[in-house]
Formats: sequence, structure tokens, C-alpha cells
Amino acid sequence: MRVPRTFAALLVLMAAVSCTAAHGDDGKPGATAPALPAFQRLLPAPAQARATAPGTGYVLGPGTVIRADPSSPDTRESADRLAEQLRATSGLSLMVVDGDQRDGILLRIDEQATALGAEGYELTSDANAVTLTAHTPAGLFYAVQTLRQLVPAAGGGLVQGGTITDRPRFAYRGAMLDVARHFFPVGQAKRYVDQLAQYKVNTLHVHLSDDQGWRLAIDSWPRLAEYGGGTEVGTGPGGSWSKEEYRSLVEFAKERHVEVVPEIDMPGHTNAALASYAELNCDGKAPARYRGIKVGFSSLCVRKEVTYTFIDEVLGELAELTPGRYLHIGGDEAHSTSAEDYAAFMDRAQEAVARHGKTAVAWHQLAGARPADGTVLQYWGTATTAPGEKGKVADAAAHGHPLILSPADRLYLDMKYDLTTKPGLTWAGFVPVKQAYDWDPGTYLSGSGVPESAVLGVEAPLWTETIATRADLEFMAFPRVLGLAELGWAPKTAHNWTAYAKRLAAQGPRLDEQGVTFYRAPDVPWS
Ligand code: NGO
Repeated sequence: MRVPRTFAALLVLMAAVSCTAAHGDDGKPGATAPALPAFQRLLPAPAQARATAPGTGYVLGPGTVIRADPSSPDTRESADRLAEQLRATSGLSLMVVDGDQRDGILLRIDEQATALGAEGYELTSDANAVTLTAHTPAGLFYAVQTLRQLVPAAGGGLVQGGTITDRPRFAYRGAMLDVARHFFPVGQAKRYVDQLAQYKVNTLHVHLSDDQGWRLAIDSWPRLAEYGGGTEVGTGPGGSWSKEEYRSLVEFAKERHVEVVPEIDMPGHTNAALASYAELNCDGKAPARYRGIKVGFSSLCVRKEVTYTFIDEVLGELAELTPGRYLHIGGDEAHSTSAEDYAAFMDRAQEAVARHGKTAVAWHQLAGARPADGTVLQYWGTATTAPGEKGKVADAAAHGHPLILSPADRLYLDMKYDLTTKPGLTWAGFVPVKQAYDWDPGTYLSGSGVPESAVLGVEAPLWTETIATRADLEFMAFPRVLGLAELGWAPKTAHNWTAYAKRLAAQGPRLDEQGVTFYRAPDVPWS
């Protein structure tokens, strides 16, 4: 049935007026709405969404033209990428042209739209056009990710009408991949980045060295990768990334607005380095390489000057390869280093990071020593962490150290879901999907006096002592890492497990389509 324009506009207005923030109310009683209206399926939930009446919006089809506003070169790149993605997911080959008419899909970067911030965007859909507006290329990228979730999978169809005005709750939304315990090629890290960026995750932290292996070529200390890279947990051959491969990951991530944060763990977790170079050991003797999963037994020799030449050269090469702001220097579980030595060592490690023009990130144990100005701390405690330890973290936060929250009993993706999970550890307990999602980063440490403003963001680490294959990696990460994406981006007002579980279930077909071997957790209503 054809509805006169003015009448349709009136319906739109009525629907919009009756909606409030966070979710479009396009599923009124009596309407033949799908099980979950399009705007309510979005993951992460947008800051604000107002849907027009069900059945209204832009009909995307083979004749749709994608227009890149010629006033900014970055829009053309996003437009081409969108066309590519729609070809892959919907089978439609859409034409991309330069232009700014509101007709088809229009991508624009608006210099004036400062209110949208560094990562925000606005998406509007009506009978004539879908318009994506952002202040920055990152914002436009996120608008495109939202649009991808709104396009029905095969052959196009209706892009629900309305307006989404969106921006993230936290600036840092990260995932960590441990390629040291089990080696994973750079291609696997790229695949993970591609998956995560769709859900607006903007940081990939790579854990590049540990007792079991060293994974990045360093020219000034070549045996690190050549010899120290030749082991992993168990009997596998290990491996390492060339600088070229690392650079290609950084570039791939950058195209998806993901910043790479490389970690060289120190002074503990260093057996692979100690095995590669005898002079790094206090007794001058190189230990054997290690294939087990114990922690806390290794330490760089804090009192030898060569140790500082070593870290300076390694961090220097790493800084040179890394356009991002951060270098992660570990600092966790230095159980074979005295408190005094640990503090002295970490002082110099932080100095080295600063010398190479970067900001240091360290695991929160550094709060018990002397975090340098600007150093970011990554908290990985649990519900049972001692108040004293949390207090030190709170003190550091009060002194201006931003916090990344990775509570192990919430966000450690290597914890088993439940008794049935084959890979994984349990030292922080089981972490079912609901538990990974159902907490608030803003108030998580408020009992210790940490305000939300001290929280830079959240990160989900995936440690790989027990994870050796892509299938296991994705099984442990998905769907829990979508909870991380949600916590990092969605407004606090959208927090609701029942609603989230439905939205998560709606991502099932997308994950299937992308070949992700996710866990069909029983606490999620998968269709
Ligand atoms: C701890 C430890 C890692 C382990 C991980 C396993 C941190 C920061 N240090 O987390 O070496 O791999 O647990 O869950």
C-alpha cells in the first residue's frame, strides 16, 4: 500500500515522540514487528536511538548508490570499504560516487559537528537516504559498523528509519591476545581485530613475550626470536613475528581504528629472554627454555647494567615500530624479585618508555611500587582481591594514573565458562557469559574510592596457556568479548542483562556467517 508522504511523516513523528533514549520503541502492540526491532538489536547499544514507525526507513537494494562527501578524503575510503563489506555480506554490488545529496547512502565528515566527539556519529534513515555523519574518520567508521548491523543480511532490504546519535562511554575498549604461551600467526591477530572492530573495540594489546616464548624479531638481540621464539607451552614449535609482519598488523588495525599496544613483560615472565642470552642472568648462566605453565619463577637481573641496555634497546625498537601511544611493560607476578629490586627496576623501565616517546602501561602491581607520571595501570584483581591491594590502586588513581579494568573473574577470557568447558583455567572461578557482562566498570572500584573519571576503559585479556587453536581461541572469546564491547561503549542506562542477552542472541547468525566458532552459552536465548 502506498502511503501519502505527509501521512507517513506524521506516523514517523508520532513514533519518534513516544520514544526515549537508548532504545527505539518500534515494537508496539498490534504492529507486525520482528521479534527484536532493528535498533534494539544493535550491539553495543547506542547512546541514543529514536526509531520511526515499523516498516519505515530506507530500502537498500541493487540501485542504492553510496555517496562520499568530496569535502573530506577520508569519506571515500570508508565508502569503498562499506561497498566491499556489503558485497560480502548482502551480495549487493553498490556503486560508490562522490557527492553530497541525501539520496542513497551518504557518508560525511562534518568539521562543525564537534559535539559528536572523537568517536561519535549520527545515523539517520528515512525514505530517501541513510546519512552517516561524524566529526572524525573513527566516528564515521563506527557509523558504518552500526549500519552493517542494520542491513538485513541477504540482498539488502529495509534499513529501519530513525536517528541514532552515538558515542562511547569509555575511550579505551580493548582486547588482549597472548601469543607467547601458544604462538599465533599475525593473520590470527588480524582476524581478531577485524571481528572486534565491528563491535567498536578500539585497542588490541598483544602479549609478545613470556617464559614460554619471545614472539617479535628484535634486531639488536636476534636470539630472542630465533631461539627464544622456538618454544611454546607443550610440544609445539613456537614461532615469532618478523618486524614486517608486526607492521602489517599495525596497519591492518589502523585501517579499522584499532590501536596496537605491544607488551614486553618484565622483570618476571622473562624465561625466554633469559634462555636466549646468558648475560641477562645474575649468575651468567642461561636456563633451559620452558614449556610448562607455572608463573613467577623468572626475573631479569635487576643489578646488572646490561639489563637496562637490553630493555632500552628492545623498547626502542618496539617504539619505532609502534605508532600508538602506549608500550606495556608488564610488571605482574615478579615473585622472584624483591620489592625493592622490583621498584628500582620498574623505575628504569618506565624511564626507558618515556625516553622513546611513549606512555607506559603496566599491570596494577606497579601501584605498590612507584608508578611514574602518566603511567596507566591495568587492574586484574577479582572480587576477593585484598582491600589493601585495591587501596594502592585507588591511591594511584587519585594521583592521576588512569585505570584499565580487566577484573579476572569478569573479563579474563581464558577462564572456563563452566564445568563443561574443555580449554581454560579456573583460578578466578568460572566466568559465564552473564558474569562477564553484568557489572559496572564505572563503580567497580568505587568501594575503594575510585571514581568513574579515573577509569580509562576496559580490556578483556585472552591468555593462552590452554588455548592452542583458532577454534579454541574463538570459543573462549565469543561471545564473552561482545560483553566487553558493550561495557566499553554502551551508556550505563542501557545496562540490563535480559535485554543484552537478547541482543547478543541476535548476533548469533552474524557470528555463524563469519565462521566464528562461538560458545552457545546456555544463559543466552539463541534462536
Ligand atoms: C595472570 C598472569 C598471567 C596468566 C594469567 C592466566 C596476569 C596479569 N598475569 O594475569 O601470566 O597467564 O593470569 O589467567
